[in-house]
Amino acid sequence: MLEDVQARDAAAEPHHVSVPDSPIAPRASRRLLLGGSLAALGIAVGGLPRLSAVSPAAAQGAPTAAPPKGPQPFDYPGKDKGLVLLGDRPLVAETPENLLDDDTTPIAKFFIRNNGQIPEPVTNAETWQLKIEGEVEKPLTLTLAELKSRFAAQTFRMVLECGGNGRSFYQPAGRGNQWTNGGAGCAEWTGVRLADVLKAAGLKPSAKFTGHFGADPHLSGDASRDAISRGMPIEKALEPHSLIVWAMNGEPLPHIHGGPLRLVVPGWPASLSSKWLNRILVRATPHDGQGMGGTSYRIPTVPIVPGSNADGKTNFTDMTSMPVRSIITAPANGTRLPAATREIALRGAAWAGDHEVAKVEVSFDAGQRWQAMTLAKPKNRYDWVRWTGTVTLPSEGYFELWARATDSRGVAQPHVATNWNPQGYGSNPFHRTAILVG
Ligand SMILES: Nc1nc2c(c(=O)[nH]1)N[C@H]1C(S)=C(S)[C@@H](COP(=O)(O)O)O[C@H]1N2
Ligand SMILES: [Mo]
Repeated sequence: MLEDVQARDAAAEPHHVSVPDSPIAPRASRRLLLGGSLAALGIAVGGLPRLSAVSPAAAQGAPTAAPPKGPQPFDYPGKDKGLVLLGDRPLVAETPENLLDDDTTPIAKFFIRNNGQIPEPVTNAETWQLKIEGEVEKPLTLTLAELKSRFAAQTFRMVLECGGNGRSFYQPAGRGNQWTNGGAGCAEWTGVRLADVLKAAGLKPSAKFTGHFGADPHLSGDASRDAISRGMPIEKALEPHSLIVWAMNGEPLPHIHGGPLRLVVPGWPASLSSKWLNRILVRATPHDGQGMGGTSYRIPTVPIVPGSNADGKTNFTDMTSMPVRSIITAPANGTRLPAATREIALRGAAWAGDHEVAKVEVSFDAGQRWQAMTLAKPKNRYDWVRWTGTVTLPSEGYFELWARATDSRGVAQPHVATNWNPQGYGSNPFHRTAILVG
């Protein structure tokens, strides 16, 4: 018997909770809105930002990336208004954990991340062209129609996760969009194997890396610059789950998600999953496009002092697998339950980059005791694991539910974001959700 006061209060008081002493961005303000249900009941709301925001940086009012003033309902065609705008130029929005409660993330709830401008939509998707060039025997230009007719279609449900997901949990703040846990979603992707297309072009022995290009203009409008152009070792490109995709959840790939054509390279930072894909350059040496080198999508191999001014040239490496992460998708943060409630039914998701999720545990006493949750079987490799379970609370009152997952190598989420790096990649502390019983 879960009574979700958040929904009720949100309807009654949409986006009007003012936060006197907090310059935090809409994401955080929205967190406060979740707490608004408690505030409305006379509960000291001062504590809630700190407890529910789980983000030390946000809680302390640290500057976030270009914060627009005041709470802003997210308004984009086809998208859920509950998404949280992290930036409008380029357009970036994350999905609050409680909106990731579906087994397959609906398109309406899927996060949005752009680095440049959104290109003009095309009128005829089937004539969209993809070039395969570089270290190949036979450079190819394939239309979407040819991709569909020449290669075997595959569908997998796979997590797409921004390399910066969890960034807001770093202290001091990492540079970039202040994601909580919502820079991720899990959709059914349909397309062809990148490996099949590369093989059709004939990889030369010198083919060691890829470089990816999309049609989106650079934010500056400068036609000589790419919005983003990342690449990966050929081994990752040849994995059977690395796809060139034209459909999402059975629908033509939506424009905002890179339609007509994108890459989906699961397990690794989603920046490799180029949207509006029109060219793949096969290379003998690592790709040097926009978003490669320096501290971009790179993490220290030797831990550095938080806040250091590292340039990424020494003791840094390109991010490969994303770290293990779990989220509680129900109950939502800020949920208030009747005083007699003791059994709390929990739902959530967990994923672990290239690895598998071995275990998800929940604590309601700040990590003194942990309880194992029940894991559903993923559909295929790179699918997330949906999990369920029940905790029995000892009394009424205020509780924080903490979730932590452990991957197949025995590596668990840390209590706090670790391995600090200038651009804040790979932050995966426990997910914490506040509830009030009574
Ligand atoms: N062409 C292009 N592809 C791109 C990007 C971009 O800005 N341009 N952003 C990347 C990043 S950083 C992420 S996290 C994902 C986001 O995909 P989504 O907007 O479909 O959720 O797309 C990736 N592919
Ligand atoms: Mo990203």
